[in-house]
Amino acid sequence: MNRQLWNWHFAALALAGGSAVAADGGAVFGRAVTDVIVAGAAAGEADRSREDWEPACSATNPQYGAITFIRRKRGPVLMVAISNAPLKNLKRDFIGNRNAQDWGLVFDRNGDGRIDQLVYHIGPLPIEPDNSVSNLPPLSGDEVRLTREQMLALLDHMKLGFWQALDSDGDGRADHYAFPAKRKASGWYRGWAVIAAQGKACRIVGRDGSEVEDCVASTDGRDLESATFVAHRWAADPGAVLDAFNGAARECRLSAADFLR
Ligand SMILES: [Ca+2]
Ligand SMILES: [Ca+2]
Repeated sequence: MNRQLWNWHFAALALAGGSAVAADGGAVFGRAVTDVIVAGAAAGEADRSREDWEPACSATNPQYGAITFIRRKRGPVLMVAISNAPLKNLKRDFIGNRNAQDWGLVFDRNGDGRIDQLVYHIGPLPIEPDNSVSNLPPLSGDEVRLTREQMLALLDHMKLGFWQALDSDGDGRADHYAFPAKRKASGWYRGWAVIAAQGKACRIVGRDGSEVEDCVASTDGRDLESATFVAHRWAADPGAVLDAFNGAARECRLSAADFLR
């Protein structure tokens, strides 16, 4: 992974505006949900190149292994990493270790001390730019062949992708998930498939949170599909990951003051 992508590990500390989550949860696909998902994605994609991070606390989970909370020195926790052993030295064990790529950003948006948004790292994805989409090489199909110029254009548009789990009503359980959605025709990622944790209602939303299309689970249940988009479910049970992180946070005695809202 190149240096620029590693720098994305040190993602944004500040979320402009910090859109509030509606206390009543709002409509299933209301603005509160999509605003939070869009804000989380922006935080993940921001390149702040911070290097003054430190492990705050580690806890061991029987299913996931060591869960380490990472904060900016003397600042709040932003990142959580999953690894075989607790992370002690970030430069050695996390940044310099290609195996330690399981991590996410966490937020406590309603300030009750429990993590209610998880923005989990997938890896570099080809993200459709807002303009000049006409020059993008096609990435769908069984055999994709790119010229050198097309490969350079592709690398230019690779950004870290994230799936998200969201507890929008603050009851401690994830109620919405979001997975990056790509165009079936071109293979370029454009927005999100947002799905309620209970039930099958699915909606494709753009990067600005605007709703685009309804989607449904594919027949094998692994993907979410609409007429023009498809989204892979990157985690079998995203809610369980959020639960594990909250269990580790309790063990670490982290409270509202330790998280970003
Ligand atoms: Ca919370
Ligand atoms: Ca909930």
